[in-house]
Amino acid sequence: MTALRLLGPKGLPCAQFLRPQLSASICSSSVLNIETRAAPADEPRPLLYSFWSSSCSWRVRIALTLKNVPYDIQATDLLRTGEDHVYTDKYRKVNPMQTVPSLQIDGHTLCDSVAIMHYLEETRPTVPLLPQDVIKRAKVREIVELICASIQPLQNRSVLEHVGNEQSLVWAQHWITRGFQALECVLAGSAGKYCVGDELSMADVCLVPQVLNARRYKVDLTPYPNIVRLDHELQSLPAFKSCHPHQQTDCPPKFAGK
Ligand SMILES: N[C@@H](CCC(=O)N[C@@H](CS)C(=O)NCC(=O)O)C(=O)O
Repeated sequence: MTALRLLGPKGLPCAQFLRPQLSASICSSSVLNIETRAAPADEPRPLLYSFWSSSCSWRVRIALTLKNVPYDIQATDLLRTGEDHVYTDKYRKVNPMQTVPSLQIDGHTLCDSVAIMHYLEETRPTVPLLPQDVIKRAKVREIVELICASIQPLQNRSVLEHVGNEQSLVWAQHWITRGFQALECVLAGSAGKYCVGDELSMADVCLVPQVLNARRYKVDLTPYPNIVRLDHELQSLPAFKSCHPHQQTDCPPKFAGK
């Protein structure tokens, strides 16, 4: 792994990647300690705890791939089959919420796909997933929040289990539909080739896995032409294809490679 690390005072990442308009003052040479290092060859590769069909895991696989970060996968099952599943005491020590993904990277363990994407953005900015323009960045974050806070958690497996078999499909469809109505409106104003203008961003990384969830729960996508067009465009990109759930080593044979 070769990592370019831009560090501010006390080793914090340069604010340039957080708040571009402040970057000139905060990142002036008098206060900025820029450390560039190639990680030693024997430094372990990042380890991603991932489940093949988890949309949150897919987000991180796409982000790592887009940013050209080689990584290994520890398949971690959500179905309590096998030894390595999220509900073991061993995994609780990795991720106290007992969800995937988690990422071991640079000597740290990070949980939550969005936090992980921001960490990657701040430590590996060469392929950016946030636009420079502050309004576009805000729009990207709005879409990320819409998907990751207002849709996915409501149709997460553990929530559906709690709702019970009889109601779970209607429940998932209801919350995905409500979110997609809003998302379609937002994208009508923000999208170009991708979710926000023509630059690939975290919004795109989150969109595609959520559309797969919508298809899984048989949501009618006809009312959402922007969502469908963007999903189609993004799915043709190698980083999205190679990380697809059906390409994962823990994908059951009946879905694998399809
Ligand atoms: N906010 C978390 C959500 C993680 C999450 O809900 N992961 C799902 C799979 S996509 C999971 O592990 N569900 C199992 C459970 O909730 O018990 C993230 O973005 O990483």
